[in-house]
Amino acid sequence: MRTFIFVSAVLVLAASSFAQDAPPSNSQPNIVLIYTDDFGYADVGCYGAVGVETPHIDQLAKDGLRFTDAHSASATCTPSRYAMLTGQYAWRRKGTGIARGDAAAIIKPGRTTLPSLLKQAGYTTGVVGKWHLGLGDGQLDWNQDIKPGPLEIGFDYCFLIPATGDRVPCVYVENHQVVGLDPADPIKVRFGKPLDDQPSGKTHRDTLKMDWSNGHNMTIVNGISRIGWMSGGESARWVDEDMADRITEKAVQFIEDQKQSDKPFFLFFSTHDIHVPRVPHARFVGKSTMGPRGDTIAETDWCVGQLLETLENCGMTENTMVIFTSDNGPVLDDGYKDDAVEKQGEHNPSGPFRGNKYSNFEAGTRVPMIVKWPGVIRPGSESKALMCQVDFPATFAHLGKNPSMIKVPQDAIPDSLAMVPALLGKTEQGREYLVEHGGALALRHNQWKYIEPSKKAKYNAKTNIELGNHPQGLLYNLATDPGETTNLANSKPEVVKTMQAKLNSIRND
Ligand code: NG6
Ligand code: CA
Repeated sequence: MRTFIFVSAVLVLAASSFAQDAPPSNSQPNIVLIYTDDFGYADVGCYGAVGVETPHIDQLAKDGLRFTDAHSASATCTPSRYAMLTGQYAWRRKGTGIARGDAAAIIKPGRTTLPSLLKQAGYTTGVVGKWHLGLGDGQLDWNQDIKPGPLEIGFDYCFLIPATGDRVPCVYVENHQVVGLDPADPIKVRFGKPLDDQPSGKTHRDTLKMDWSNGHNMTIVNGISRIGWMSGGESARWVDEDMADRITEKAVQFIEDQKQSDKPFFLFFSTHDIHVPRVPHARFVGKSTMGPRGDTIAETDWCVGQLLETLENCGMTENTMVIFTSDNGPVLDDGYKDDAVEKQGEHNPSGPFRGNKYSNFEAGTRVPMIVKWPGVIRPGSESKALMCQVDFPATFAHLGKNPSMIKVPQDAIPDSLAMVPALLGKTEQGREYLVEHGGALALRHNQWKYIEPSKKAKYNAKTNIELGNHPQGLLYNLATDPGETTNLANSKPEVVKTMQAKLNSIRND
């Protein structure tokens, strides 16, 4: 059975309430999705950051819509990205946890994905930056064609940091190839046993440019030790200080290349900042009062400014929807001694919410989300709608008037809801239910936040972050207690019962 999505009806609905300057009825907007890494709810100025300025991101909010209850689909990177690209909650599928640097492609060719839907709707699609969803089919030789990867699941172009900056291989991949690889110096990658007796973060700790605090003590690249072992590929190894520049340059190029095209484009720009290791370019060192964590926030803001300026120079500002958001909540010390804790000062990256990256409490997944689409979204607006990135596939597929109906097999993006009116600020009616995913599952409905019972550890052993796992479960009223301070599970057993039953039914659906 198939569900037919009639996009034109949605556009009429979306345009009618802001008709005076609605875009032409046949327009399909370009979409630039700026996906930052580990940015917490209050890590940008317009959400309350102190100690760092983010003028370009704040300008996006002035020109667009700022959400206060938007969520990544999980509290860590790989599952969030999996859900955002496939429209399926990651907890439904084994093998979607934080991926190793040598993980095989988690999203297999043939899957309906966010880019495949947009491609079907006539878009040119590209991804630039952090991937962390695995590459290859299991026995990947980094010296040969690297596939399957993004190009096999709907992207026309990719320039990738394969996993994250803190794990090998420390090279860029463009389409199917490692960039700048000398065939005479092949790359080898291994997790587990060391490859040879090369220096490591353990044996040569005193030579490191940035010391590690937990893990991250294996192969040394650019003076920083990483997770995993890598040999060879010297000419292809990245320089962390240049990473933001490299990916921004590629993203700018991708946008400029679309100027001659009459097709709309989708760019998934996935920053490495502000994930560890936090190594800003020299021009951003000292731009914040918070050391590398704040300085890489400033660097990200610069990247955003570059993309906006490029759109403007290409005459594309008006017909481009720009989204700024993050893959999970914030963390200070995530394995390197970069002064994030010492220099935090007054800045509270979780804002008014409890918890951090990894946790079931709100700050695990409640992230900044700003959307700008001139003429369609009212400038300087704000929305309390409950939103989630798992809805991007269905929602983006409904944007604008596509020349033909997009046919979505009914079970292809099973958890993804089309939220166009909420995304464009036409209504504050967001999701009725949202399953939040830290280590355990939690359910949001009306004012309630229910974290189901979990015997897992209360604290993340590596970061000491409180995870919100509780053997009897936890219940909060977010309307009166957004900081999740008062557990109502004992005083409201009937709410607990209803929420658990609903969570079970979503899980089994
Ligand atoms: C953890 C790493 C952390 C980070 C995280 C993934 C250690 C001690 N910690 O295992 O540094 O890489 O994985 O982060 O190794 S994420 O944002 O990509 O999900
Ligand atoms: Ca992340």
